[in-house]
Amino acid sequence: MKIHEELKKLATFSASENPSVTRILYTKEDLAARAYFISLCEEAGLKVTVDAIGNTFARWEGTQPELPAVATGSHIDAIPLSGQYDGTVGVLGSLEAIRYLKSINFVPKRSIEIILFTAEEPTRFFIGCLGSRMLSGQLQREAAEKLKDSNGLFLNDVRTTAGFTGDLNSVALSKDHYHAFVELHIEQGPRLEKEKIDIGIVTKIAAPSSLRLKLIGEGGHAGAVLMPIRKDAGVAGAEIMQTVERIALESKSEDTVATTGIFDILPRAVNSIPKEAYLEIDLRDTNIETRNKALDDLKKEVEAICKRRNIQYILEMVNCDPPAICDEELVNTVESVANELNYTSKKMVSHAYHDSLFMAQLFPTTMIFIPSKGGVSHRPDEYSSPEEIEKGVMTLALTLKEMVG
Ligand code: HGY
Ligand code: MN
Ligand code: MN
Repeated sequence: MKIHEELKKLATFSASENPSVTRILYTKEDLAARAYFISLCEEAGLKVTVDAIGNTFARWEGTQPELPAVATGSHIDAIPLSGQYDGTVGVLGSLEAIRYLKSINFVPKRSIEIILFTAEEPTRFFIGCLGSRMLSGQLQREAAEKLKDSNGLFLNDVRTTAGFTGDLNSVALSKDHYHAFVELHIEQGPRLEKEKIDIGIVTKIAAPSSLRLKLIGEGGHAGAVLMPIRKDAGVAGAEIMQTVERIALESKSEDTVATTGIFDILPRAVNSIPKEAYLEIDLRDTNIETRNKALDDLKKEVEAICKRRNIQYILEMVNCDPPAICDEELVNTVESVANELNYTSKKMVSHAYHDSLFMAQLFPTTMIFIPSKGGVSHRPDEYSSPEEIEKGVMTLALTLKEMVG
């Protein structure tokens, strides 16, 4: 299979040194990687189209093109200093699956469409699944046009400069646009490797949420301002960061996870009391009730900590999404395909979110997982072996074959 070389080549389109990958939305590395993928699709005889936000569609026309197609795919954007397999296995794996089906002279009735989703990662505009949110209609044009990056650039300016024009209202799909959606992805967790299982079949995708918190104190001279009168935004942020961890640990659900992934203080001088702090918090759970309870507890604690420390704060809820329940019939199809191929498989929950989270709001959806070495992901040492990748591709190929008749 050519996928192994193609994954390596794709990893070279990065703003950081190999083996790490950094590929942020609409940067030159992102655009070069997109162009590379499109060239591979055109080489394979697929028809490529791109929408106003940059979602890219590569279509293998079936004998009954009027029928809703079956879609597959994933993302190629990568958070800073991450790995070579998150998302890319699903994008290049979809292409490999189609090449395999063509090689056995299979002719699909329904068309098959690979989707390269724009910006599954939240890095550029602070919100994950930007492309699939818009495809599902969960994010409308008005809200999308308000998105700004950390340099204060608006989404519209950045996307049009990158060559993605057109009206954002044209992105949303109707419920009958696709017959179904299946995404191949690395597990990004330890379970498949630990239990020596080849294929994970996703039955549910956890409910993600993220918040941005700005803390405003008074700052001042590190020597001259005595402790009792300080309004130190940095220490308030540190207390909140610990509270984030405690709330997740104390939750009744073992699937409640919470992370303060960004914590900046200003003015960043050793002899200056932090005047401002800026936190980005990621809080998820497979169970929406315990996720929402954790969010409520966090909001109350932020209020109490800031009151006690005389700190002003601005709390912004960036996203607060429901979990996705995958389609049972599709899950069973993947399971029977894995059995046919003599692969071991297990039904499981995805703790990471994916574009499937939003595709499931419109279409019957499931995901095919392959093992992650050491359960590691979002790190340069993220790894899945060629054998594991090929089992994922074969499972996807025969699942697609089953679905498009
Ligand atoms: O954060 C996630 O779950 C995904 O990898 N963006
Ligand atoms: Mn990721
Ligand atoms: Mn991913």
